[in-house]
Amino acid sequence: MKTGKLLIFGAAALLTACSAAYEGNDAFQVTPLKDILAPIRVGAAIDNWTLQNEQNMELFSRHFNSATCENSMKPIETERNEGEFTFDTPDKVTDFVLGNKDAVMRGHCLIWHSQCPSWLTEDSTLVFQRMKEHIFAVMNHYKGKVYCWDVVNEAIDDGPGFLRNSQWTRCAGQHFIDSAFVYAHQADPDALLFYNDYGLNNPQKREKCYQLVKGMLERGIPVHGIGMQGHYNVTMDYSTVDESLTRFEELGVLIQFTELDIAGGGPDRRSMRRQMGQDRPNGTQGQQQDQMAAFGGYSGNGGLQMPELTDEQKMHQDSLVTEAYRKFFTVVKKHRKSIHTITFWGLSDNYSWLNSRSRQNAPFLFDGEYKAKNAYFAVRELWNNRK
Ligand code: 9MR
Repeated sequence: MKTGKLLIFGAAALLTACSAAYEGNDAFQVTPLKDILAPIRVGAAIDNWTLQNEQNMELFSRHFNSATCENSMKPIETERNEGEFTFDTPDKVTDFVLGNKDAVMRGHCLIWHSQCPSWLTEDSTLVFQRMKEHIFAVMNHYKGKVYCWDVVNEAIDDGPGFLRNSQWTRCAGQHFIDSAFVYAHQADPDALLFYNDYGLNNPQKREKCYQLVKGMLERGIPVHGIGMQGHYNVTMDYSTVDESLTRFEELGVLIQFTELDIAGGGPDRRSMRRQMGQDRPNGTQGQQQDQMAAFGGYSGNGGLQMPELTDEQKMHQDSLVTEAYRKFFTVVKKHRKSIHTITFWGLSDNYSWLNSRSRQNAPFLFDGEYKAKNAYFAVRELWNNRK
């Protein structure tokens, strides 16, 4: 009996020692990201594509404890035609996520100029009623399951204006944001309500977001958090993220990174185009897209097919992405007390909106073969040494 117990104890101790000593990079064996970064929650954008692949589901369950539907909760998906609702995919995703005992679900998004059905904003006498009915229907459907919502997405202007000139401002006026938050709070008083945008590290956009949320708070509008999307890249200056966090902390609202990925590090797109003899003159759409990429809003290369990266190019990209993650998480570490959740806009490099036949990024901590990348180990090391 005594020997038996000893043996069991010995085996358990050996197992613990083995798991602690795991030195490989198998994503299914390395320390879960959510354990490393706790109490910050770690999220991922997932969707139907995730549920079609066991490894994706396993990767999610091991490393993440928050999820966002990448597309299927957006208005064009849930209510393409007025009054006709489709919740099949987001219901499946939500069931899967909540089947993980420690995971929560974010809602994305209720009001946005993109992926927005035209009926919502075609009549200025009906726009507020329609907005309200859409918000009520979607939030009621997910009440008790989705704990927070990106109520308004990307409403701030990238240029000199305050709000983006969109179908929402044109049809409903400047106050559509306040109304959306008021309706959302009426629909589900327990839900946490976020304003979500990209490029909030940009000083001008940061200040507009600060003023927007400050004004809402002063007017008693129920806004509880700022979502910094975090579509970053390898060349940007991460001290701008630090400065935005410091500024937003003054507001006392929750702060989440809602769509983190780090683009770039591959061959330069302009020189690539030149090499391929397909450059476009200044002032065309290409230049606009390059400007948007600087904001982190767009990383395409205009649809040109790029050749497969060489091993050397991949290693170069990997080292730049690792370094960028190190810089980003150094900032996160400094502000860790005020960061609620960090959601990656995908799970692993085998699927990202940044990747297609014409653009090759490696934006995450796990690669396409479910291996933890150097960036994962850089974050882990940084976090283990945080004291
Ligand atoms: O990742 C999403 C991609 O699959 C869609 O085609 C695209 C449509 O606009 O939206 C992407 O997600 C966006 C998110 O909803 C809001 N912020 C920017 C994200 C990347 O474009």
